Amino acid sequence: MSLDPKLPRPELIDFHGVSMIRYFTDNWENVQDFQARPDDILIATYPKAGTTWVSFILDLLHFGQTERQTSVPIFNRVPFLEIIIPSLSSGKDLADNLPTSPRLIKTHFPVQFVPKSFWEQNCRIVYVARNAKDNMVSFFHFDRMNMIQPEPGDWSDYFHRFLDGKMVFGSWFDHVNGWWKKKQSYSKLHYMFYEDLAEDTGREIDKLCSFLGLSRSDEEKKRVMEAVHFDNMKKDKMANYSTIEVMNFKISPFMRKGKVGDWKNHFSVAQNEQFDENYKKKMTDVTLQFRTEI
Ligand code: PPS
Repeated sequence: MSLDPKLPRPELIDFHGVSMIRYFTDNWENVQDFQARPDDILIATYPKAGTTWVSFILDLLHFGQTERQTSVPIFNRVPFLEIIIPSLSSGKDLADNLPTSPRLIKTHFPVQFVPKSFWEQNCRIVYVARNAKDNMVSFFHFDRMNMIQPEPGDWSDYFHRFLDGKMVFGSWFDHVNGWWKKKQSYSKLHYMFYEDLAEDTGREIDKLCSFLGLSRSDEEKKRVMEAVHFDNMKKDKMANYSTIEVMNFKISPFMRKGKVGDWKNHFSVAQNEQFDENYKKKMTDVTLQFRTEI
């Protein structure tokens, strides 16, 4: 099965108060009825926060480097639960039919959209958050090259839309805060940061192992670190999304820069001031802190 590269760019819709596109809502009832198993692991993120990086880490920690990693693309090893695109298997069907145990499942849903069986089955959830400025820049370039995302417009338009939460999967602010609040009442949620992973991948892998109840040798962890290094993932056809026709890598590659602080190459001084002012008003929970440089 292959994707139709001529699919029209979708429009943003208001869906239960969150900006969405139909490719992530058309399968809503089936997705809400998803039957999670107690050992399923959900990887939840706002788009472009480091989903693929963490998915690959968990995949390797659980299953090691097998033939699966060299023959099955990451988006089939770790299905994107809510996606439904004409002529492709839905994320829900892929997740239902995953042969692995545990099953690793990706979602970009804000916390209130997560199917209830994940909570009922007390599944482990890894949430990855990335600072808003870099997240916005990464999302902008992704929307430029991905034909199943809405037209991004120019950078200045995009900047304002991001602040207004008019993005696919809604407001970054609501997303990171909603999941952060959930962590206070749901103990099987590991909330981690892209910047920490970039600063010390080994330390974050140790934290993940302890959360997942895995004991891995130093040698195994070293192999994981090597495989998930940005330069290696960028070259890895099974991890770099190069097999997806709707993404035009001539405009921008999926593995673009992989840096903390690239926002400095995009934000004007005035935009940065406006952003910081807006950020202070929205991020009132001081226990949730992001770093925009490391
Ligand atoms: S998606 O489409 O939401 O699943 O995208 P996601 O994987 O969350 O985010 C893509 C960004 O993560 C960067 N990335 C990495 N950075 C550092 N190291 C590794 N190994 C790595 N893998 C992916 C990727 O380059 C995108 O960020 P930008 O800033 O655009 O480069």
